[in-house]
Amino acid sequence: MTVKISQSAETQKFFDEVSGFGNTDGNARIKTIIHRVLQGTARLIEELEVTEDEFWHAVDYLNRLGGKGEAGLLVAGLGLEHFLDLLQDAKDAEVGLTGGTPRTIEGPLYVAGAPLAEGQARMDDGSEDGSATVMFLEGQVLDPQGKPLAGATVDLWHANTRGTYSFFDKSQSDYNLRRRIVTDAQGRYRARSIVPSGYGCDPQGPTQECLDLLGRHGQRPAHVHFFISAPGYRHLTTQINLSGDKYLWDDFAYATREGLVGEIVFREDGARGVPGRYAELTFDFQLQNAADSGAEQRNARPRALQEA
Ligand code: MBD
Ligand code: FE
Repeated sequence: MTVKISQSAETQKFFDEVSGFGNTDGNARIKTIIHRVLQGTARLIEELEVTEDEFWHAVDYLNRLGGKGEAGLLVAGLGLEHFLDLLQDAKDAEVGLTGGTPRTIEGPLYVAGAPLAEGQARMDDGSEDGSATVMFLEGQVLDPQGKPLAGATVDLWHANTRGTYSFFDKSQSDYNLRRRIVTDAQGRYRARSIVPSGYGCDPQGPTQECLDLLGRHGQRPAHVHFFISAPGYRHLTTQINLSGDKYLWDDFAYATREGLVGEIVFREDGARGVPGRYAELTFDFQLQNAADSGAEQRNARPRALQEA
């Protein structure tokens, strides 16, 4: 049996050199990772007989993916962001860290620095008044014993009726449908907003181009994203995915989980002072204790920040 070119001693030596193993500069961690990426890529090119045309199409694809800022969208669509959650869940289970509201992916559309409010906020700018359905979203943040947590920060964001997010959709006002709400003395947050629609990948974009080749759609169910934090408690990144949505259990980003389905209730009784049909969504969150102060913070993923 002949040794594959990708596995040969000469090629291994070559990738050692390429990865900077022969020098003492640079970053040892990155060297290790790049080395593994090169080995794995070379092996798959050889074993799957990737053609030159396929290879150069892939290079061009990466240029176009970055050009459209869709790398974060592709890793969600390919299930890698969900895989990070599965890894975290498994690590937690190993050390007996259980309980509380399940985590799920952040997605690529968070913007830092949303307006801060005490207890309650209106999240929409009124631009869809008359066409959107008003949504009253509220609940409590609880500690591991089920006691209400006052002073927790509920940082939430969601799409408009077209399934698009402010900042990324420049037709919306700054921070539309994005707020940080600090829970009141009863651990309660209350938001008046509008019922979101599910997100769909740009049909013309590089992520959908890949999904098409996999025979997949690029749709998410209607959902609301949350970062929940409080001193002494473990940061929680999660989402509520809305009951009744066609894509609830057919999410291209695999974010819907047991325990994260929000039962949205539609009413038409004038009880909230809103004429006609409106929606209520009640959802409580339970945090875990923080093992250390690092666990209180969200991960250091680079995030967008709105220009003033
Ligand atoms: C979204 O709104 C989203 O939440 C994810 C995970 C990917 C794309 C759009
Ligand atoms: Fe989203």
